[in-house]
Amino acid sequence: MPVTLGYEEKKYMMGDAPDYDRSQWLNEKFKLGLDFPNLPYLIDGAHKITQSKAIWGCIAYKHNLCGETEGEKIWEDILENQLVDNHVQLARLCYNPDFKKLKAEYLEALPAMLKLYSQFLGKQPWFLGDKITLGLEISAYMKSSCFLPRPVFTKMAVWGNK
Ligand SMILES: N[C@@H](CCC(=O)N[C@@H](CS)C(=O)NCC(=O)O)C(=O)O
Repeated sequence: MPVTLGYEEKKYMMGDAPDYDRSQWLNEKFKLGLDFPNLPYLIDGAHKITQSKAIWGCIAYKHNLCGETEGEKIWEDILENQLVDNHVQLARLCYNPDFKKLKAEYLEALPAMLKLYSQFLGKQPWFLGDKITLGLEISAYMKSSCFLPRPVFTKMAVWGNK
């Protein structure tokens, strides 16, 4: 399966505390021809895409990595939304000034949350059954020089800001 990572990455720098200046992005935000300007965005020829899930969907579609059967499409939908929920939970914790206090609670609940993914994967080799999906793209990205493991969040976060 051909997996290509040909893209140009555009990074916007945020200023330091206390102002967290976002002017680099804000100066361009409405000049890119995006219908719903936001970060991240992906411009792929005529397609100007925002919303992370739509971007994953576009990459998966282009590389023929989408769910095809009814069951695969349902799993794909559930998993995408589950991942977003879990990401939002982490972000809520990491941007919270009470991070230190809330961290213990989050860590306590984490194994049960991860167990659900583990149980799901225990039933089948890949998240969509026998079919490998976006994982291939992510794996290729992680092996490439473009891979940026940190920062996880912006400078405004208490954790994951570096
Ligand atoms: N639902 C959107 C959320 C996007 C979002 O909140 N982006 C933040 C960074 S994580 C941002 O700074 N957007 C730029 C803006 O609002 O101008 C997605 O999944 O892409």
